[in-house]
Amino acid sequence: FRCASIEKEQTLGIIKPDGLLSNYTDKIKNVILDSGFVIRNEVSLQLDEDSVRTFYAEHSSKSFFNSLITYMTSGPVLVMILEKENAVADWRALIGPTDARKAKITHPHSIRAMCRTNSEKNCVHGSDSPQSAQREISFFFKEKSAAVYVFLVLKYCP
Ligand code: RTP
Ligand code: MG
Repeated sequence: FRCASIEKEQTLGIIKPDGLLSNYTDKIKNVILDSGFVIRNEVSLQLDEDSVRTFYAEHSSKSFFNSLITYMTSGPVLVMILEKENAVADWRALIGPTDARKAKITHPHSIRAMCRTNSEKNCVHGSDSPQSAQREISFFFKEKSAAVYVFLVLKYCP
């Protein structure tokens, strides 16, 4: 008998305003649950300009930044803590490439392909690394939330 441990990871997922407006929420949530994620916490809110500026600060010098702010403040979003083993990479794989038009061709089963809009309006967000996940989770949720933690599975322990 050896003690087995399962490493659970958390990532941040957001259904963006176009996703909520087009009523993709249930479809996206079904994909999330069917793919083995637990939705650990969720909150629906209307982002203001300052929040988007801070959240997407890494893009502040990009040509699309103002447009991204307009897009992300155009309606409510649904912010979720998603949890499973390898959550960060698995959620990024599930959402597909940034440009939803390309996603339709190269990743036809991805969430962004399902929403089929354009390079900006792509339905969902996903943290791009465990470090980003930790920062983004604490941006939206006050609870102490480690991005990675380990469960000991007691039934396998001697
Ligand atoms: P996200 O952060 O939202 O999960 O998206 P991502 O990693 O796939 O792409 P990123 O480069 O981080 O870009 C953030 C969001 O900005 C919008 N965008 N518009 N018009 C454009 O060329 C353009 N490029 C990016 C998208 O909404 C993208 O998801
Ligand atoms: Mg990104």
